[in-house]
Amino acid sequence: MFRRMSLLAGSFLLCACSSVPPPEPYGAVPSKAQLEWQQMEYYMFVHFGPNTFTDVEWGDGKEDPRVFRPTDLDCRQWAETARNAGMKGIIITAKHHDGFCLWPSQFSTHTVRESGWKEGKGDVLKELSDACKAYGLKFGVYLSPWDRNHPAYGTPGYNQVFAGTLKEVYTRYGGEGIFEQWFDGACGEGPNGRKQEYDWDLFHRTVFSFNPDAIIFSDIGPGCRWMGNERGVAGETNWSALDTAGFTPGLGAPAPDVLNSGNRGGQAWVPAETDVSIRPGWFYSPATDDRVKTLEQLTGIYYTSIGRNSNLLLNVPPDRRGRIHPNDSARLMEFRDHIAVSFQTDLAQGAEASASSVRGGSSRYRAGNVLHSGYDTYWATDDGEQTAWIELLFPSEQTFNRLLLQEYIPLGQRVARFTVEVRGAGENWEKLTEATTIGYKRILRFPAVTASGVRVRIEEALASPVLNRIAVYRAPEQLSAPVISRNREGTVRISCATPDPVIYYTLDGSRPTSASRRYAASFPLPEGGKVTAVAILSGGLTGEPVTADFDIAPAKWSVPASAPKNASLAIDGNPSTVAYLPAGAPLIISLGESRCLSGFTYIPQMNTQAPHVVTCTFSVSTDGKRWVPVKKQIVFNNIRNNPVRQDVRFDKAADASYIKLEATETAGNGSVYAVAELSVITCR
Ligand code: FUL
Repeated sequence: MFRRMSLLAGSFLLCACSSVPPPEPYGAVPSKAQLEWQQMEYYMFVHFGPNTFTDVEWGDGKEDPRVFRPTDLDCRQWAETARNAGMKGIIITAKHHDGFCLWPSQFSTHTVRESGWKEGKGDVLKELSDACKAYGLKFGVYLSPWDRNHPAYGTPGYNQVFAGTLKEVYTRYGGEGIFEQWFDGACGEGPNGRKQEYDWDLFHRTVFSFNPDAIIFSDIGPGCRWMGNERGVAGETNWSALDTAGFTPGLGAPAPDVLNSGNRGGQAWVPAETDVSIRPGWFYSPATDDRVKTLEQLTGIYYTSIGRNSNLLLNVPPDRRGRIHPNDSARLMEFRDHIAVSFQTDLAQGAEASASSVRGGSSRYRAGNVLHSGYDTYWATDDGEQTAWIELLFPSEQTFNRLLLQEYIPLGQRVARFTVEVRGAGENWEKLTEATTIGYKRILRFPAVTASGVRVRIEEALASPVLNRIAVYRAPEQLSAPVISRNREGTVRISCATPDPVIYYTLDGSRPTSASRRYAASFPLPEGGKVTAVAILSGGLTGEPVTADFDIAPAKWSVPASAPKNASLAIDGNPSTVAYLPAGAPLIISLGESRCLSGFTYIPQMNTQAPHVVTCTFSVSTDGKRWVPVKKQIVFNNIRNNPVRQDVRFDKAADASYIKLEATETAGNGSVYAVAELSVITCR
């Protein structure tokens, strides 16, 4: 009976009554430009500048401009890579916090002109904007208002300088076509030690005077918003609406967890953009050539960004030649192939669609509209019907592990919560999963299920639901990359989340094959070395290799008896256990022997809001009494937003039996600082 009625509601009684008006938009809605932007889904971020050559994340503006010296710059190679990767545009750091301009700006003396590169005649913005045109990509610019070089920074006059800089970029590089303006909210000190009061209205007016459709990114938009972390993980609940009144970008922004999920019923349409780097840092460093994100990590990011109602801005930093490194481009192509295969065949095609009700009984809003890819046709219910269901009965059983849903966002984001059911043997419906919010696109992942139908039950909505797409896919199962860990004693273990693969590994940096050593049991590596491992399934399916580069193990290390209770967690070889130390108390470690050191590594707690060490001094001692500071005023730039491993090299190697880390500035309230792991880099 139930089934018959649904068919009646879904298809039998529909009329061609074109007079049934569409639902009224609900709450905040996207502008036409925001809708087009959302449909881009995936585009490239490019961090390039002096930091590429100096191995720092934030240049201080005092760097010699001549450090910027790409040997073989080729923006067409960037554009070709982006296009081949399936990306729709490129946003470049035209000016990062160091103030260095990648074009010969008349507003600065810290530019490509002063670098001497191409005899001072080079212009990266010109080359890239031309390359984007040639490859059919949109072009966008990151311009940091924070300028650690400009002498006017920190004075009211600087706002005019920055507006002039924007004007110059928009005039010279095709302003009306610049699709996104990326404003970093960071507001630190300038060369004169002062901070700037930004005139955001002026900056926005300037951009809009050239391109009224530009999408302005900041913590609070107005075009799109930061989604609260640099790990690539948008909220499982992700509203495109945000309450922005009373907030400013930067320190005055809503808390990161609010940015992560938006505001239900928020006043303004400010959709999330997920910015994340393919490497641990935003700028290229030769030290991260082996640490390009794995296919598994990138795929995970795809589902936690695009699959959660967010665009994905993936940073691919060009190397010192001025080209995208082969490790990055190879990974991008694997990623593109994996996504293309995953979403190649919509297994719901040919299904019979029906719903709890159809708006006005009109075929214009029929359930079957969700099966078609035309963006402007959708299934809708009558106003006031805020709980509803829609089901697809497949012509034959299908096996799938992905469900893709789209709301027709020109009418607002409406669905707050839904469950998914599948029709199994005996035509019984069983609950498969549940989730919150859909938005422009939502993709759910679950273990493969075989079913003859799928039903989406909207359990809660802010207004009658309007869906324009439901599709199911079978993405290839991924063989997880091995996880390589080493304990305090120096014993290496390799595991794999996928059951039963055989793991092979090498210790010389080469790519393992089935002819390499087979991992059978943990093995000792107390003196360190490079472990590269790969998982291979019995059918021959080979996963991607991963590398872990270890220095000496902390087996002989100890903290003084007087040290705070959990201090030893900083040297237990396990980055998931964290030592919280009182501010003002240094972390002193006895190495138990004398070692020649060339640097150290600080692993912070992997959480944006944790009390990270921001600045510190590192000292060594041969007797634990007389200390020599080997590196002072060490700054872990951007650690608050991007808490990843920090490697610090000394200017000169030093012999040490004891090491000491003194945190001089910490994130958080300043009462404690967190150390997940402290290790040394020995002279090799
Ligand atoms: C952050 C900056 O401070 C980083 O250096 C990077 O540019 C990132 C995209 O935004 O806020």
